[in-house]
Amino acid sequence: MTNIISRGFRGRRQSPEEARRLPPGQYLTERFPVLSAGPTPHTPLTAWDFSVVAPNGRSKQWNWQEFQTLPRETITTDIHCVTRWSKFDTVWEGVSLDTLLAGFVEDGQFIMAFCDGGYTTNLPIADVIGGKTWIADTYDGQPLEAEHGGPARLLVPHLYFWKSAKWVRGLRLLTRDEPGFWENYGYHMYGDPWREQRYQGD
Ligand SMILES: Nc1nc2c(c(=O)[nH]1)N[C@H]1C(S)=C(S)[C@@H](COP(=O)(O)O)O[C@H]1N2
Ligand SMILES: [Mo]
Repeated sequence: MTNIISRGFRGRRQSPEEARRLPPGQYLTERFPVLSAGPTPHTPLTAWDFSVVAPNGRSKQWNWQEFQTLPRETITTDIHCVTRWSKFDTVWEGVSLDTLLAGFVEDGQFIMAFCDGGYTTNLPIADVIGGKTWIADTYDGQPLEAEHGGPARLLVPHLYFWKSAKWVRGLRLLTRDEPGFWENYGYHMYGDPWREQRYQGD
């Protein structure tokens, strides 16, 4: 069934390479769909900052200028949306969460990303450190467009893309896991595309 659907979308047979890189139940798209639960915020860079907040209230903050001086990485990665589209070889630039969470990793087991507009999403700390996740502020060599989360978004390519919070403004460390926005509406707490963890109970 899945195969017939994805062949319909692409109009050709899946290559072995594609079959290897495409998680179960996903189809490949060249487009970059926009999925937002509400209106696109437009926070000016002069009003933007990024915070890391420990459970005891200790915090660290960078304004846009300070954020731009942090070590940057270029990331080329596949992304997978729970609505079943996947996109290969997307190119981003951003700051590793290892850099942003330095000195805070021992303060919790989970994080809640928070955003302009009120969106939140939860992640285990173990998943966001170790060179796997970034706060990205460019896409395809250009400043990240507002509809895709600019000025900056979380990039968590190894989990479904709802974990990649757009318009992110900070990370709150948690001692216990708590559901974020979509997780409250029944999406999976973890969201591994390779195990098809779309909804609670998957
Ligand atoms: N702040 C915020 N971040 C968000 C969302 C949202 O509604 N608000 N949607 C999520 C979902 S469900 C997906 S699939 C991706 C979509 O990112 P895109 O619009 O750049 O494709 O953003 C995620 N991050
Ligand atoms: Mo999504």
